Amino acid sequence: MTRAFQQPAPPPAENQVIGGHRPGYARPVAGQAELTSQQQRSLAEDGYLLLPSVLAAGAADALAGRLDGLARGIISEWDATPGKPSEEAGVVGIRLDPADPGYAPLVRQPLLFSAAGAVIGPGCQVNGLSLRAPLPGCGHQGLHPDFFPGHRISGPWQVLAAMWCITAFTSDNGPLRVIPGSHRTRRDPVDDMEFPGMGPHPDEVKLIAPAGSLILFNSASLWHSGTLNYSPGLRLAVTAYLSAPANTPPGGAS
Ligand SMILES: O=C(O)CCC(=O)C(=O)O
Repeated sequence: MTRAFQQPAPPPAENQVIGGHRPGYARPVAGQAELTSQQQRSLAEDGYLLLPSVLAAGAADALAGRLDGLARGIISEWDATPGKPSEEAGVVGIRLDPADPGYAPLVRQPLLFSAAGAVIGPGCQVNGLSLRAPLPGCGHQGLHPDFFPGHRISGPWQVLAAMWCITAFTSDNGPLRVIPGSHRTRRDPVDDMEFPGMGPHPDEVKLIAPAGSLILFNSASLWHSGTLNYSPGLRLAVTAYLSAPANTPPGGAS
């Protein structure tokens, strides 16, 4: 039987470091404490916003050293106790203490509260902080909103994630991918895929960014996922979850 010739799907879009869906909106100025109205609009409409190089290089390097050490400690434990189950194969996931002074640059950054205020409302707090570090050859996830079932397609929104690129996010080290605008879609984007969620989606954007960049996204509702780390090193990202006091996000403190 012959099959009709199909054009191969175009490769997934990649933002151009400061580009993304809306080129030019994103670069924060030094000391910026609040999102501009353009950045707020972009976050509201697209469901995510990439702010490149928010952390000073020294701060990003210091955090990378500490978190790399933590991740390698877990990997050594795995090596010492083969067969011990982990939550996600080949991915180091560690809950961090948001009150640890060493993580203050990640949880006290004023842009987090400006963004959470704009998306969710006043009084938002950091309710969880976690490291996710896929090892080489690991880390690919199916597209998902973090609340499923239970994701909303209109406000009031539930959780804003603030993902810090502790190492640079490159096209091959397992950057976050998102489906822009998918937090507002009635039809789930994975329903358009033959193998729901896992493969590339025609509308996905992989977020490529230098170390120290900040990705804000409406994690409970926006379709997103980790991707395969095909680099020789660990990809380090720390995500702070912000919500109104009554909500506890996935990965958040109970
Ligand atoms: O680490 C990433 O890039 C995304 C992780 C994620 O989406 C998840 O664990 O739910």
